[in-house]
Amino acid sequence: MKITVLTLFKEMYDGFLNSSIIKRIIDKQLVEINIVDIRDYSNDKHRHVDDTPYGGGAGMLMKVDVVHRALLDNKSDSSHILLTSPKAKPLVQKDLERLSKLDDIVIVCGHYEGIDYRIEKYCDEKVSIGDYVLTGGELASMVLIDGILRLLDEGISSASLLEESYNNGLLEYAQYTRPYEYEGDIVPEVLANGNHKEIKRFNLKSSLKETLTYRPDLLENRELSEIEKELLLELQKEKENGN
Ligand code: 6GU
Repeated sequence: MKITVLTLFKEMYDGFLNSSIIKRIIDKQLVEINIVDIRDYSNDKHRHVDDTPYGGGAGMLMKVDVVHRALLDNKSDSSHILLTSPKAKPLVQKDLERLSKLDDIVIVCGHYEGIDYRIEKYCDEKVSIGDYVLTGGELASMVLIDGILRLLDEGISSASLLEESYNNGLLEYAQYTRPYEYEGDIVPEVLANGNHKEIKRFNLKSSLKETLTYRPDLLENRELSEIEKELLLELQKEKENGN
């Protein structure tokens, strides 16, 4: 896979691309990452990349001609072009799974108050990473790259298990490691001594409990299996009994 990022802030990627896990994936040659400075495509001597908006309004906009030149010089016919923008459907794990199967991705990082609207027609998809506003698309592009690279790293063999990596639409269960006791808090008995089947049931119940607490909306949009219904009833009873 090849990922090209068009940005005005190349230096923001230094630490990210040289961090241990990301660096290891790049070193394994599972991906080639190119960071391109949009400013190199400015055509005036002051290297301007932005201008004031027509019709007035606050701030500056990135110029469509500069960004388009950068895009044309760095994309191929098979590139899937992403535009970072808070004005898009927020990214979910399924999007990362889909994007991780592509060969060539170009990410255009928006900045300042935005980009001239006309750039959208040269892009295939807009991505937001959540319902809040950042100063630019760089962090969003790193979120995308991080989420995609860890899927490549897990390998194709586990691709079919990808749905499980978000635990079947549930939040991950509570996990423990040594010490067995910490400040009076002990690891649940079943995890220390239980059999495989009991542990599986216990972990599923823990997943359901976490989801019910932090993301009940995930349960509303999901079919429940018989065992899950049974465990949810148990959780409900435990709640009524105050534990
Ligand atoms: Cl992709 N860009 C900006 N500027 N803000 C965001 C975002 C992207 N996603 C969420 N907020």
